[in-house]
Order: sequence, then structure tokens, then C-alpha cells
Amino acid sequence: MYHEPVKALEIARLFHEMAGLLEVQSGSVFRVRAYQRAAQTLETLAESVEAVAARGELGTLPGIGRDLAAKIGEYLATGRIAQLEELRTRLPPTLLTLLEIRGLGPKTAKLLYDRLGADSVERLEALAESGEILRVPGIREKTRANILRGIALWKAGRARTPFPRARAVAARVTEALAARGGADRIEVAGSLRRMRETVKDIDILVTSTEPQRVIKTFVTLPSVLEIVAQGDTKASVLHQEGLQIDLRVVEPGAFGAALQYFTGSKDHNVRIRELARRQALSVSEYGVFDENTGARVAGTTEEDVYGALGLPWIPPELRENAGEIEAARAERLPALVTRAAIRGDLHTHTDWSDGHHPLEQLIEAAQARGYEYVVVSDHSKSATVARGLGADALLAQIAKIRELQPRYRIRILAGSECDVLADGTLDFPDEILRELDVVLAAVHSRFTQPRHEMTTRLVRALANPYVNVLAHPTGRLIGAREPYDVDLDAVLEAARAHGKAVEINASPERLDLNDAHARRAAELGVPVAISSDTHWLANLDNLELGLGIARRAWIGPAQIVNALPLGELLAWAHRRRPGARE
Ligand code: DGT
Ligand code: CA
Repeated sequence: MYHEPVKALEIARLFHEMAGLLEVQSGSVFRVRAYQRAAQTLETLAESVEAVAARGELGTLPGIGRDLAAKIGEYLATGRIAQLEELRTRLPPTLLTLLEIRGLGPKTAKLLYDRLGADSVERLEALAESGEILRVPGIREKTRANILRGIALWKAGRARTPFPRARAVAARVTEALAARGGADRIEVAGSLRRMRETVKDIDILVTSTEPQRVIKTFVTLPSVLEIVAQGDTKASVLHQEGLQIDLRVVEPGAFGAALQYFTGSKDHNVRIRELARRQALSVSEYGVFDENTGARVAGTTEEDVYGALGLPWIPPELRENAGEIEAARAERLPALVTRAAIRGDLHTHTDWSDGHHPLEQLIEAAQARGYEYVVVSDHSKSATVARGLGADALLAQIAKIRELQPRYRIRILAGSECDVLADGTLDFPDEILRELDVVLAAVHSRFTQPRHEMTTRLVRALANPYVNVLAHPTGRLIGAREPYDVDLDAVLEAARAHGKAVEINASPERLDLNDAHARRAAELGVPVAISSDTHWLANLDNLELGLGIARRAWIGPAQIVNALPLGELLAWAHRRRPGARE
């Protein structure tokens, strides 16, 4: 189980809101930054904030002075922050959503609110569409286009909740249900269990001898904003994070059937029922029934349900009616990757570039994950916003890594997330790349190149004999930047031809390659690297999101380069270098 720093995250969210409110109010930039910094500290806290508070040490946390420590204390004691509630009354509640629009800064948001009363995304969109915002000094056609684009992305991001956020909510709710008693088994079903990239709602199943008690507990959780529906064995609520949660209480004898049914997908279930009918069986959320006698032949576990139809249990990530039923019937289900198969992380940053921790801390954290190796892959010099390393700094870092090595069990590999320049050449010359153990190549500039240029650029980078992995191959930032326009098949073909890997970047903002692209890569025989792209130590655990993508892509350990033992990984990484033996 990974640690869910529940309270700290709640407070971090409130501090971000404070920062936002102060920002649109044109409060002092100093205060805004202070809240943002404190929120970041809380988000990356290694232990529970309650424990720190109990020791009276809140004020010793980075960026948290006496005033903010008092606010945290207030929230822990009362569940509220009075100043925040006061701020909320002074501005329309929807105004803050404007700050979520990419490309619209707080100054512009305030300007449009003051001049035109743009107090919600909907209103801003109408004003932008009609062109009225162009009357405000400083708003040009380009600003208008950016705002409309930002709104479109915002809408797309809201309709469904990103998997990482939904999973965090589900973890909190199921923990609360477990802690308050009354429920025996608790499982999350639906698209969340299938690890889809986004989910519409959270589906939870429980068994209980006291359904009423569980329902009551559920609808009265403090995080519930509104009860949508409430019955004897099921209820739906709107959670404060803005998504709906459905809870169903089922009897133990039907738990497996209900879990199978509500895990879906719908298309998978339709096929399952067809298959059943051909065997004179019927499948529902209550069990598998013999159509002639009406007797229930399975229902307690999912294994029984699939077994009754003559199938092996099918992993939830595969249940999309994308060939898994045929594979199951032929006993050819893939052996999917698990966390245990992963031997190292190939993509991490330290405070040498835009990571937030010194090299030693990163190495210790990776070692604590039980890895055999970790690649330190700070940015290269052209990534100026990420404080990329020049050649001298990189050589110094390599020397430092070699010097530190004897102190650690884990093998520290010197790497670089080397920029792919606009023409497809790399940010470092071969003489420098030669010094590295593993080389990642990635695009961080000129995202808007026409398709053929971007494709040529990536294909050329993959041809470089020192490059091992193409990092975040499509460049999307979820809710903020579309993938760049590229012929991905041509890129994957080049990766295959040159024996290079493509990355499944497990950072929640990226998740790139996505499941469909990763499956395509695997089908073409292109190996993948599942990487955390760590900037904060806790990011190392994001790897799990990448594993979800890989599993949805039918990928097993044999197709994953960071499932290779150290020696084989290095042999693979170096085999195209000049002078290497094939
Ligand atoms: P989403 O949209 O992210 O919530 O995706 P799901 O798959 O969680 O969909 P949801 O919440 O509407 O329903 C949960 C599961 O319940 C779904 O995967 C399969 C099952 N289910 C729901 N409605 C139907 C239906 O009309 N027919 C069948 N066969 N199954 C259904
Ligand atoms: Ca659902």
C-alpha cells in the first residue's frame, strides 16, 4: 500500500485556492507565492501532517512560517480556514475557475471580470466567441484565440476525471468506509478498476450484513457534497472533488458476479453474455444461472463467474472487448507486467536541473523502492526553463555519480534527458553522449512544427546510435497541451528499425504513450520503458500509473527494457554504439 497523505492534500488544495483568490484580488505576489510554496510542501510531505502538528513542528517545514502553521492547525482542529471562507464570500465562486484556463493569467482574468463581468468560464466563452473581449485594451486576436483554445481543453478535462485523481478520491472513500465499520469486502469496480485514463464516476461495491448502516455512513461522509440518490442497497453521491460516486451493497454469494458486471466494460459484458447464452447460461449482476433449471452456478468470485463459462479469469485492464475474450478462450491471455517485474527507473531528475532534491536523496529514494538501478536523467542545456545542464555540468554530474556509487547498493546510471533540437540532432555531441550509460531523447521546444518536420525530427533522433529511449513520444500535457502533430507509426517504425525503446511516461500530466499507442508499439515489436519522470521523490511511485497503461496495452515484462537485469540493460543500451559488438 502506498501512503495517502489525506489531510495534507486537502490543506494543499485549500492553500492553492487561497493563492488563487489572493491572486485575482491582486493581493501581494508575496502572499500568493507563500501559499503556493506551502501547498507544494504539503503535497510532498513524507509523513502525515497530523503527526508533524502533534510534535509542534509545522513551522519547521519548508515554506511554512508561523502564520501558515496556524492556518494548518486551525484546519486540523476545526475543518475550516476562516480567512479562506471570508475570501470566498468576497468574490463569485465561479471566478476561480477562470484561473484553470490555460493561457489566461490572473491579471487578464481580473481585467475581464472588472471590465466585462466575466465571472465564469461559460460567460468568458460567450464574450470571447462574440469578440466582445477584443474591446478591452490589451486583448488582441491572438489572446482571444488562446483563451478559446484554453477553454476547449478545460471542458474536455472536466467532462471526465483523470485516473490519478479519481483513484486518490476512491482510496480516501474506501478507507473511510473501512474505518467506520459495517462493510466486509470493499472493491472499486468500473473504469477505475480497468485503469482507464479518465473515468466518468467511481463505482464501489461492498458486502455487508448491515446494508443500511453502510449506506448511511457513505452518504454522510464529510467529503460528500450532495446526495444524488439513496435506497436500501445503493446510493449515489456527488463528491467534493466534482465527481459522482455510486455505492452498491451486495450479498456475498453475488459479490463476484456484481464485481464482474460493474467492472465492465459494457462491451466486454455484452460479449460475455452472448457466450453464456450459447451454453444455455445467463449472466447478470446476481450470478451465472442455468437457463433450464434456474439454479445459480456461480457468483461468489469472479474466477467462478468466468470459470462457469469455460474461461480463465480475465484481468480487468483487458476487459474492453479488444480481443481478450478470444484470447481467453484460446488460453492465450498475455502475461501482464506487474510491479515486481520492474528493476529500475530510467527517467528521474535532481536539483541539478528541474528536480527538487539532491542526487543523494534521489538515489536513496530509488534504492528504498527496491530497484536494482536508477537512471539520473537531468535535462540538457537547450531546455533552459528546466535549467538544463551544459556539457561541463553533465560531465561533473557523471563524475559525482561515479564518486557516490560505492556508498549505495543500487546501481546509479548516468543519463540525460537530452533535447532533440528542431532538426532532429541532439543537444549534446557524440563525445559527450558516449560518457553516459543511458540516453533519453525528448522534444521540449518547437512543438508546433508541421507533421512531416516533427516526424523527420524524431526519426532522425532515433537513428542516433547513442539514443536509447524516446521519452514522452507525443508530447501531450493532459488538459494543457495537445500531442504534437506527428506520424506516430513512422516514429515507431524507426524505433523498431533502430532497436530503440519508446517511453510510457507515468507522470500524471503526461501518461504518454497512452494505452492505444503503447499497444501499437508492442504489436510492432518496439520495446517500451515505463518511467516515472520523477521531479519530487514521491513521484517515483507514479510508476504504477505507467504499469496500468502497459497492462491495458497487453504488455508483459519481456517487452519492457526496465524489466531487464542491469547487465542486459546496459548491453542493450550500448549495442548500437560505434565499435560495439552486436
Ligand atoms: P465510465 O464512463 O468511466 O464510468 O465507465 P464505466 O465502465 O465505469 O461505466 P459505468 O459507470 O457507466 O458502468 C459501470 C459498469 O457497469 C460498466 O462498465 C458495465 C456495467 N454496466 C453499466 N450499464 C450497463 C448496461 O447498460 N449494460 C451492461 N451490460 N453493463 C452495464
Ligand atoms: Ca464508472
